[in-house]
Amino acid sequence: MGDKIIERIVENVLQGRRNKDDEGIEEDYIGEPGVAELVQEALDNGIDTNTILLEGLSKGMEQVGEKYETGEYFIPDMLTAAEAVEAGMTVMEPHLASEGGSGGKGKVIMATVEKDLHDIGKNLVSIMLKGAGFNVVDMGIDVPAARIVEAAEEENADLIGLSALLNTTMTNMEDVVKELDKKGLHDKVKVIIGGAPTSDDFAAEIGADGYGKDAFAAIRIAENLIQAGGTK
Ligand code: B12
Repeated sequence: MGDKIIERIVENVLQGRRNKDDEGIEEDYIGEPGVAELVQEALDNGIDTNTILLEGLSKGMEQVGEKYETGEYFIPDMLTAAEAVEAGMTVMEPHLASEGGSGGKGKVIMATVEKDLHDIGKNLVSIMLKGAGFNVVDMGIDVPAARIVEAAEEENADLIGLSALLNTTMTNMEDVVKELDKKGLHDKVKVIIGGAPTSDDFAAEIGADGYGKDAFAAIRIAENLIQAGGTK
């Protein structure tokens, strides 16, 4: 039963269907539940939020990426799929936020770096961190390094989480680290990075404090870094 709902979430992400009123990319799905309704159905059936996020929404988006790479999907298809994932995440968010409690584990500033518009992975990491008990301030996409560091200072943040999906924008992550170093804040505010083109080696190269390959890794690294830093 559970597996079937998850499979249908993946299928409907691929079809770019937010809800029952949307047509699919391939055929006329009108009237069939879309991603929002299916995520609600999964929650009602007691399927855990991590499974819905990773096996459903995230996996669907990965398959969209593969189809784009093979030339089967084009940019508008990626966009409609992204909107369908977004619709699912909106249904998930209150459940995740309530699971983690007060946000007392620490404050995290999340942003997609300058000139990069990809936000699905960042949004996923943000809501998973919230669900795990962090207080997350999400600054959105295309955020310049100086603004990210300003926000970290103003919010008295423990961590900055940066996302980049393009080879051409991952280098903007280094500007954030440099800005923190320049302001003498790097001892207090640690930087974690993620997104497809990044890696452990890249994190080390730019002086970031951690790299996470997915949202679970993000939680683990955030917890470790905050523990290692002790209380402020
Ligand atoms: C959807 C998508 C888009 C959508 C984005 C919509 C949106 N709201 O995000 C749109 C259509 C706008 C888009 C545009 C473009 N895209 Co695009 N896009 C994708 C696609 C298909 C999926 C990305 C995605 O959402 N994945 C699903 C999420 C869940 O995964 P994720 O982002 O990797 O996040 C996970 C981890 O990386 C990690 N993570 C992410 N962030 C963080 C942060 C921290 C702190 C941590 C710890 C972990 C972490 O955890 C997440 C959850 O597990 C990828 C293909 C791919 N294989 O990635 C191409 C891809 C990234 N795009 C690509 C390109 C080239 C473009 C365009 C330049 C296309 C064009 N010619 O216009 C533009 C650039 C726009 C810009 N300036 O940013 C290339 C990038 C190549 C490269 N390496 O540079 C890719 C790889 C496709 C390809 N193979 O060619 N894109």
